[in-house]
Amino acid sequence: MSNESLANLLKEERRFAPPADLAANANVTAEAYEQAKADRLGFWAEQARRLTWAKEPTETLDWSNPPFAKWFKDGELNVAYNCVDRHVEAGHGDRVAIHFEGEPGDSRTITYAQLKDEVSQAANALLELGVRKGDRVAIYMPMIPETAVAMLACARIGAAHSVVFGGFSADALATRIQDADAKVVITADGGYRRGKPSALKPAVDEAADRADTVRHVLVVRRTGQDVAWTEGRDLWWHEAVGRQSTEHTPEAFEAEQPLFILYTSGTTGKPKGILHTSGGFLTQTAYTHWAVFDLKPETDVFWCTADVGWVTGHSYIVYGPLANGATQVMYEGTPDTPHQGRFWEIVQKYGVTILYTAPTAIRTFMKWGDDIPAKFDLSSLRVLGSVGEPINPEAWIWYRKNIGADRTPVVDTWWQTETGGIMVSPLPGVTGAKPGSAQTPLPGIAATVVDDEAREVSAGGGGYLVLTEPWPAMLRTIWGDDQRYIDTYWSRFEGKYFAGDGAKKDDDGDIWLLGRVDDVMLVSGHNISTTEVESALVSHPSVAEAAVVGAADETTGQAIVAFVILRGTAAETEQLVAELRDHVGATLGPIAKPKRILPVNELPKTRSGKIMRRLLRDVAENRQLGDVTTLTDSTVMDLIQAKLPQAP
Ligand code: 6R9
Repeated sequence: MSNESLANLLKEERRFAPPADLAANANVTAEAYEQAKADRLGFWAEQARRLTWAKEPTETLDWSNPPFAKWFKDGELNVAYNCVDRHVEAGHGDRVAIHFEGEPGDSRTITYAQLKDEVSQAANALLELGVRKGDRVAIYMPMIPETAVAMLACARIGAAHSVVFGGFSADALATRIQDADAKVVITADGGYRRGKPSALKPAVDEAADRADTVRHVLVVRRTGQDVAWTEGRDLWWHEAVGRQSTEHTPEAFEAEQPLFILYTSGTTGKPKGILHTSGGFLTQTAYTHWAVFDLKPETDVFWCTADVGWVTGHSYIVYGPLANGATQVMYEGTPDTPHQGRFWEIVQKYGVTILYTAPTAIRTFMKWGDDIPAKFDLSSLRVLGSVGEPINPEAWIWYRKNIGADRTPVVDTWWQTETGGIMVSPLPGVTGAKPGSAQTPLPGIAATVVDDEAREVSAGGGGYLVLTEPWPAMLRTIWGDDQRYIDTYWSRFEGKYFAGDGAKKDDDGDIWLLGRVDDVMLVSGHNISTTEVESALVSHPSVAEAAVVGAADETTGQAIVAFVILRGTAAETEQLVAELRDHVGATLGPIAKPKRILPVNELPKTRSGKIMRRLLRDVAENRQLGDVTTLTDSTVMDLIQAKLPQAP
């Protein structure tokens, strides 16, 4: 075994300096940290000037009633105007806003001028349907340009959108429509996934029957499949939007005007409707998109592979990039349709320069093999980003080497639906990067690690990630439930935002995220993070991906159970399983040796790429499976359960 594959989180010592040319021309230099430290609010007031305000704010932050923040409260702006019109007015109407690539291979190029027309038409259509400032609109769509147009049209008229993942059930959609009291739903007949049309409209029909708030359903024709039709309620997008004028004068709204609600699944209870507002959210998403990816809007081609139904799609497909006048790629489908090189084919086709994807995708590409990306010209890439989960050092290195030609910086960006924008991340032109660590709070962001008693840990210590000062894109509340907002985020540690993530600080004071707090196992009195054991497993050459859970155990309290996906050629033998256990023992210490290791073909994941450890725990503890509705593919659980009797 090579030294390299033995390296892991605890003793990860590889460092990657920014490339000299990137550092020399970087948007942000080390000075930004100093400047923001000296005057945090002044720093954010300056970032707010990236936006075009109808009325400039004079007050940066009102924190007189914590934890309810008001940012730029006397300022007024129109978010859609900032994302679209002003670029056209500045003479960039011909710049491509979106290169759309459909899964079947169809493509569309949309310039900023065209986007302005489409957003205006959609805004006029919503007005005609009676949608007004302050109303809510549910959006249940595939990854097509109309989804971004629909979101911007809501923003343009001051209505809040609530985007619900196209993969969610009718039941999940109905609950969200009801909770937000949405009167209009925007959907499509279907979208393309894994080579075939996948219907959306039936789920909307079912949900609208249950949620009696829905007055109209606007339907984009994407696949042409048959749809049931409710006269008087349902309207085709191409008719209702298509016949509208392309003129619409944007009205200015207060900075705290609700922009959207996005539901996150809590570990218990009903989903939380995370509320984001306008001025602060757009300031931070625009700033972070420009700073973390070193965006040069004239020359870069940005591609964020997330689904718009996830916060990453809101902040880094729609609002951040468009506020910055960026050119970006939007892809409808899955990475292996029609072949496993699809992502790299798209990078090559559009000359993508900045790629933002998730660790789960990276580990899948590792499993498929190095030869696949090697067939494509990826030389346009200059910055690579990761988001969604802790990225294992081995996956980080693989990404940099095989996708980034061992030349591009990798930025591991930590944030949440609740934070609205990136919070902890290296800067590509500044930070000496450490594989697997998100490292440093961005300029203007105050984050640290505290122990159980809320004391800040010193270098080398571990505990919980907290945010110690309000930030512009922070959630304002949980929709309709201020008390739950206080209880969930602001009660664990007084005056600090509790993120729910385990973290530690290394000897340099850099932050390492260790997964959700519920993902920390207690084995014979030792705290062991699932992330660390997973990283140790993935650092073995035979392992492509791993998910680790703590299962109740009579002797040790919890016992470590690992589910692993083996790399292409590795044979599933008892000898290999024993070797993997020893490998974890050698890397992290004997206490971290999994009691059981089960090779599987797939892991249960949500559509945003997070492993559903809760379900694996159910399996490991021989329990009936909990709710599987948010899984991308619920059949994987049957496969995994079928495996169990073979456990050693
Ligand atoms: C953006 C997004 C938030 C949770 C968060 C954490 C995990 C996201 C991460 C990361 C380690 C990173 N997470 N990015 N963990 N390193 N770079 O994913 O939002 O879907 O709300 O999830 O995701 O556990 O608390 P969301």
